[in-house]
Amino acid sequence: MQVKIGHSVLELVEGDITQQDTEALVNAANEQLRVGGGVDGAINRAGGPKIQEEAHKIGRCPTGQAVITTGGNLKARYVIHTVGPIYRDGHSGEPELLASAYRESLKIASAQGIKSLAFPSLSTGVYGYPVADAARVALGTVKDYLAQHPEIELVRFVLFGKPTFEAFAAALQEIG
Ligand code: AR6
Repeated sequence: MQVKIGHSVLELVEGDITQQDTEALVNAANEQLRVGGGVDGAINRAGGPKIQEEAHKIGRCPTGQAVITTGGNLKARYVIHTVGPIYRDGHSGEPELLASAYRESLKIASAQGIKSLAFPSLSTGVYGYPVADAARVALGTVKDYLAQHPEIELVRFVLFGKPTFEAFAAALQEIG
């Protein structure tokens, strides 16, 4: 599923982010940048130890911010590590922090001249963010950014499993 935003493409696919050939992958990391489970574990396993070596030198990443490392052995040249919020009740700044995690990742891509990147659904696994709500925030934020930043040619959401893919597809139709 694809939409055009100006000259850029926003795409939704179901699959495994580690197999993507975009210039960068975005990782759902934690503030300590310590390898965890979920998509973080998968990216570090597929990309090898170089990713963690660089992340360790950077040290920390506050929630809503992003940092960049090599992609190691991945097809993608870079991994952008961002930290989404841990979901509490939806009224503790979660939507703003989730939007910030997407936006700061995109800003790093623009600054590095990266033209294509793949996102997972941030915060909706271990961090417990309800996927329908997270999908609206994710897609709204990326759409707004692409409308202002034609230098990013492709943003692909790689959704793990059918329920997550369908939640994003419904949200994309809803926000138009
Ligand atoms: N490709 C794409 N999406 C994936 C993959 C994959 N290979 N594997 C899992 N997902 P999560 P969070 C989906 O838990 O909620 C880690 O321990 C998954 O189904 O990876 O932001 C970190 O170190 C879900 O839809 O990230 C942090 O401590 C989505 O990716 C913490 O988890 C996000 O789930 C971050 O939690």
